[in-house]
Amino acid sequence: MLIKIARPSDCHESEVTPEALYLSRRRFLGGSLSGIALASLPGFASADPSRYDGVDPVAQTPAWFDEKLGALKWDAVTVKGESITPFADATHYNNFYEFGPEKTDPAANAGALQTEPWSVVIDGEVAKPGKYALEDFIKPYQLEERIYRLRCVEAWSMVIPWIGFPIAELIKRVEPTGNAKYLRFETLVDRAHMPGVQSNFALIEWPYVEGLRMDEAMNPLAILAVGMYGRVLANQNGAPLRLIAPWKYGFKGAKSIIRISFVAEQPKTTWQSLAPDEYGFYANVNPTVDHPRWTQAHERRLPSGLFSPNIRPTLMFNGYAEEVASLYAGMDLRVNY
Ligand SMILES: Nc1nc2c(c(=O)[nH]1)N[C@H]1C(S)=C(S)[C@@H](COP(=O)(O)O)O[C@H]1N2
Ligand SMILES: [Mo]
Repeated sequence: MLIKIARPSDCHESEVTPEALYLSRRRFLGGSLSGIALASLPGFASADPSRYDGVDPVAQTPAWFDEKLGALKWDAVTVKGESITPFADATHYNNFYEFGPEKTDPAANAGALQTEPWSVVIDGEVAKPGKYALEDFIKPYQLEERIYRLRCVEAWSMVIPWIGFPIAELIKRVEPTGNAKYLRFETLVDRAHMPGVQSNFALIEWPYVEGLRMDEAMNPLAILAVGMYGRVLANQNGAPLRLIAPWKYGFKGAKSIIRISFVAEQPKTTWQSLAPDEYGFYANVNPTVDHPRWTQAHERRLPSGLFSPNIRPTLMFNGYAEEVASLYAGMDLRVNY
């Protein structure tokens, strides 16, 4: 089912400032055919990174991804008046501590991650728990392109075209019981292929865990992503399945998910456990609540360099206030940071 969110933060694709996006797309589409129509034609029912300039071809696109892409709904949600971050930045400036602490470590090391076969466990307070091969897990859902701002708590940001489906669709299928109040997301731990998990100095207690309140997860903006830039997810971005809640700081977006649990209690999440005074469970992007060690009023939008740092004001709920502010009505966002 398609969820149409017509809000001020939406726009038509022509309003997205081109990171060569608009032109390359037009070149590819060759005029009047819509992306959806063309993608449905047999010859085009495959990954379509040609929509974005500079996107690496993927050596092996999984068959399940190609099959789903034929019916993909392009531009389901977009960002108005802002450029898509170049693919090279989105895939070479990452946080994925399992692969090391530096921004360049995930790109250097995540290639070793084995994403096929992959299985996902659904458990906890649901009528229909199960363990699914990834392709079966994805099968029921229509994939959509969601062009979202990504705001890291470290005060840098990007605009990334994800491909995924609303978590709300999953929640409906698995039939949560009345006890299910939160979702808990767990990342794979693979000591053999994750140097950050092996290292002795690691502060983090693996696995990486994140969580959402049930009503947050039901919000149509919250998605499980399987692709980006018209192609399958890069390993360093959390292949083959990662969480995206665009109104929250990036650390909420657990990567390479192997388990989604429906639970009664608020899950103990990774960053909150590590430094509870600095990182909260909610982690809503908020320019008026500073991090103890830096301001959150501004952010550095990638690409960003010494001579053009590309600083911009941070938006309340990362620009998605109209869609999500009601989730927090009556809550003190200074206390629930
Ligand atoms: N498993 C796992 N997920 C993770 C992280 C991580 O270290 N491990 N880092 C988080 C942080 S801090 C951010 S900002 C985003 C970065 O996502 P990106 O690299 O795709 O831009 O991933 C989040 N998800
Ligand atoms: Mo982050």
